[in-house]
Amino acid sequence: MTILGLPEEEYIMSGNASCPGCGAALALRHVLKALGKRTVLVIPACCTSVIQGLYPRSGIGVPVLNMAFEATGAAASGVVAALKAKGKDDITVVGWAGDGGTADIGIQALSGAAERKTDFIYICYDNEAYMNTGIQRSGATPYGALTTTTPVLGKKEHKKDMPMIMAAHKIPYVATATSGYPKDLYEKVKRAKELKGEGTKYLHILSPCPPGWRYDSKLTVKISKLAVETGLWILYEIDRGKFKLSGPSKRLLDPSKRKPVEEYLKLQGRFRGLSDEDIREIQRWVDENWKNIEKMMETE
Ligand SMILES: Cc1ncc(C[n+]2csc(CCOP(=O)(O)OP(=O)(O)O)c2C)c(N)n1
Ligand code: SF4
Ligand SMILES: [Mg+2]
Repeated sequence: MTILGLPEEEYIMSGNASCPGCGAALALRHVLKALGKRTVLVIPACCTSVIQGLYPRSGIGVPVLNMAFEATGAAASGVVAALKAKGKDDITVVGWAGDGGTADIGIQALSGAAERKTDFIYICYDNEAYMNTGIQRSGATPYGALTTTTPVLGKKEHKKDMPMIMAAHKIPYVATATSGYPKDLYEKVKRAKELKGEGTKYLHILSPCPPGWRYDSKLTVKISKLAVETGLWILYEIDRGKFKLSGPSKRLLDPSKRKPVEEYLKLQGRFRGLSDEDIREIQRWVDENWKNIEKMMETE
């Protein structure tokens, strides 16, 4: 399929309340194209509940259940059970939550839902901080990033590896994606939808955020692609236990094909305080992640 083959239906309405260049809104647009209209979204407190707009209007063209920050996995479990009780088996239930709502406060409800084999798709759109409340650090904020709670030196810990935490739940599908590769994202959502009946499917989408990452809004796709090209964000899927690197990341197993991390970092104001030593630490972390990927490929 080419990008021109994407469905023309739009479920993210024009005039929604996202910032210009919002990577999360861009990702949700393609996610909903893949899912179609027989979809129910469960959305906790996060930027998307703002993007959605104010009740009684909605900028999202499918039903949405707005939920408390920590409860996406639990609420989605309830929706799945209710639809089952009503004998409606053609509706896809999707939890759509931010990185704070996933890697931090919502991890317990998500883990419980996955352990119960709840038949839904959980998608974390990862803008790497609590953006809705003013750019506070989350467990998914990367090393060195300035946020309002890591204001001078930047965050001193690396990003939590949520996709691998979910893979450890032995669920049927785990995939990573990013807003700048819509075809890859679209195909992964389609695959997750196909696995209906098999339990919890998890997608993690790196979603650049112009105000939070401090860059010009026209650079969203470029930054999203640079995250992949530098090897900082690795695109893969684990489909029924089988690990597979995705197209744009495949050739990066060869370290010489990866761009230096500076190319990604230098475009973003949130990294302006980095020392040379910090940049070396980020490069070391990237190289170590790739060594782990190599090991996974060997044991396939
Ligand atoms: C229990 C609870 N604590 C704090 C909040 C305030 N709050 C609402 S949204 C949010 C941040 C959400 O961050 P994330 O999940 O990363 O989504 P983003 O805003 O970045 O899209 C916080 C702290 C809340 N609604 N409920
Ligand atoms: S703050 Fe970031 S994630 Fe939130 S709407 Fe704006 S661009 Fe999107
Ligand atoms: Mg966030």
